[in-house]
This record gives sequence, C-alpha cells and structure tokens, in this order.
Amino acid sequence: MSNFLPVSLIGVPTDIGAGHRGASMGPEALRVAGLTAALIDRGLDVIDRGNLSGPVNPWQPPYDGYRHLPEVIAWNRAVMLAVAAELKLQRMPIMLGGDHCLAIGSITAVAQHCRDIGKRLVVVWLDAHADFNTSAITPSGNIHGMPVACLFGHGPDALTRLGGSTPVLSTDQLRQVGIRSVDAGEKRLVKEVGLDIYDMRYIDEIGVKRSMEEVLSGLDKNTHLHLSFDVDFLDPAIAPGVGTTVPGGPNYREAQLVMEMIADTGLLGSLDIVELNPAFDVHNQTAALAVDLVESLFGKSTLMRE
Ligand code: HAR
Ligand code: MN
Ligand code: MN
Ligand code: MN
Repeated sequence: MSNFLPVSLIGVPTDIGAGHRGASMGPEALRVAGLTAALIDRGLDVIDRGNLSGPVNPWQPPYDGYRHLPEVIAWNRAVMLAVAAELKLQRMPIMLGGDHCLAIGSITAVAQHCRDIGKRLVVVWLDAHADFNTSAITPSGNIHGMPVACLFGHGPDALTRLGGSTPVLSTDQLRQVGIRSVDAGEKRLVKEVGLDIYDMRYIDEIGVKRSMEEVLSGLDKNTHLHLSFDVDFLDPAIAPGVGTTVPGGPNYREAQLVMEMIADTGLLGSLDIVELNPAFDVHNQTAALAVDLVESLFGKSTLMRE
C-alpha cells in the first residue's frame, strides 16, 4: 500500500466563475478518463463522494465588477464544508472541478484545518494565470480570475471571510508556477503584494528542475502541501480542453517532472483539479492527460524509479 492518506473525490460541477460554459462537465470527464481506477492502481484507498450541488449558472453579465457573485458564494460554502468534513476524517480531499473559483472554498477549509492541528500550509498554484484580479481591475468580472486575491483578503467579504478570518494566506504560503497571462492592473497588485511567482520566462531560463527545487524549498514534515492544478497551466498543444488557453506552457515532459517532484516531497495533503472544460476538448484527451499527471503526482514515475 502507498504512504498516502485515503482520498475522497469531490465533484464540483460549476462553471459559475468562468467566462465560458462547460467546466461544469469537468468532474464527469475526469471520471470517464479513469481517475478512480488510476488512483486505486497507485495503491490508494479511494472513495468517490459524487458531486456537490449548487445554483445553476444564470449566465448573466457582471454586476458591480462580479459575475454571479451570489452563486459563487453558495458553491464555495458547499466546497468549504465538504473539504472540512474530509480533512476531519483524515482523508485527502481531491476536488474535481469545476472552475477555479472553487479554490476559495477548498483552501479556506484546508487553512482552517492546518490552524486547528498546528500544521503549516503551503499552496502550490499551477496556472497560466495569477488569478489575482479584484472587482476594480478585472477585465471580465469572472471570479475564476480572482481566487488568489480573495484568499489574500482582497475581495468581497463573503468570499474573503468565507471561513471567518481573513486573510487566509500570506505570501510565504503560496508559490505560483507556469504563469504567463497577467492583466495590467493585476500585474501592479501582484507586485505590490509580492507574490512568489515562477513565471514561464523564469522556468525557460533556469529550467523546471531548479524552479521546482525553489518552489518546494523550506518544506518540512509539518507542512501540508495543497496543490491547486489549473489545467490551463499546460501548453494548449497538449491540453486544448480549457476555456482560457494561453500558449507557451509546459510540455508533457516538463509537466510530468513538476508532478514527480511534488510527489517526492511526500507532503501532498489536498488537491484541486480545475478548469477542465470538455466542451473545448478533443476526445477527452485533456482529461486523460490530467489523470496521467495525477498518477505521477501520486508516485508513478516515468523513469521507473518506483
Ligand atoms: N485574467 C483573466 C480574467 O481575470 C482571465 C482569468 C482566467 N482564469 C482562469 N483561471 N482560467 O486561471 O478575466
Ligand atoms: Mn486559475
Ligand atoms: Mn488559468
Ligand atoms: Mn523564490
């Protein structure tokens, strides 16, 4: 058997925070691609909790700088409660997204859990985007472009204080990897806050291995590592099934190495898989790739080191 905690899959079929419909089909696409069997093959104890429910997508334009704010709040409450329940059972929650707004709820619950048991939370955020917009600077009003800002206390009270206290995260607790699309106002805010960003230029210059060594430095046995994996992190050539593709992302081998190095820490405690959008995918290939990468994240080595 593996050293990992038993895992609980939590489907979060929402596209409420996105600018395209379809990420709500992500959880089922991951199941169809064989996620449960792949994890069982890794020796894990897996329970699929099915899907959370929440408001339907009313598909309205933004209001006051936010699109669908009440619905985003409702979904995130459900996510926070579900994640808290799994952590209490000493299980590893894996969110099957769903758009990236769900990370507000998942990470709020994980942070609360870490405070309760005296662990240090570190979040690794794989994404093409910084997701640090606010209602004042967002070009779209789409809240999937805002979860990191919310977790840092910039956003509407209902989201920044979803779990009561704010901010949920500080700069030493977040490392963003693969970033290559940051809006103008967002860029200013990210610099002001001092986010630890390993953007694609940095990765191109020093390579995945050294970048990930830096990303994963300073962790110890008392660290709970949360991975928020936005599938648009990957290069669109291998991962077309997302609503917001950005060229110039990691290729297959680079992405595998990222996952393998995270696996090697042995500290993974919770995971979001988000932004998979089957409406943009080709024969479910992006879902299959996500499952393949999750296998590496749980210790399946492409170099047969197991
Ligand atoms: N930065 C853009 C916006 O805020 C696009 C955000 C897209 N976000 C995601 N998640 N797909 O990373 O509108
Ligand atoms: Mn994202
Ligand atoms: Mn993204
Ligand atoms: Mn650094």
